Amino acid sequence: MACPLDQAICLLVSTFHKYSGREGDRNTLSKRELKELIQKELAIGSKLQDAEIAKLMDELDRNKDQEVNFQEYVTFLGALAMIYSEALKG
Ligand SMILES: [Ca+2]
Ligand SMILES: [Ca+2]
Repeated sequence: MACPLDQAICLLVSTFHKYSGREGDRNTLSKRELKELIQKELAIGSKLQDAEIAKLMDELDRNKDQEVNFQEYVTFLGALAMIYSEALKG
């Protein structure tokens, strides 16, 4: 597979499922699953306090069902991509 963007997208999808299947609904991230994903898969994870992660979770959970579904996760990635893009502009 020599298509880097395809690979990146596959990674985004597989990372979601790697954590979403750990407890409760297999297709959504609980607060604990999201926290683990952020802490283990993102550079910012180690810098965020518990309260900040809780606040982020609250913002991501648009439909207020206490879980982050795939659509909400994609919104989160989109926001991260914007932050990275700003950083690259310098
Ligand atoms: Ca789950
Ligand atoms: Ca939700």
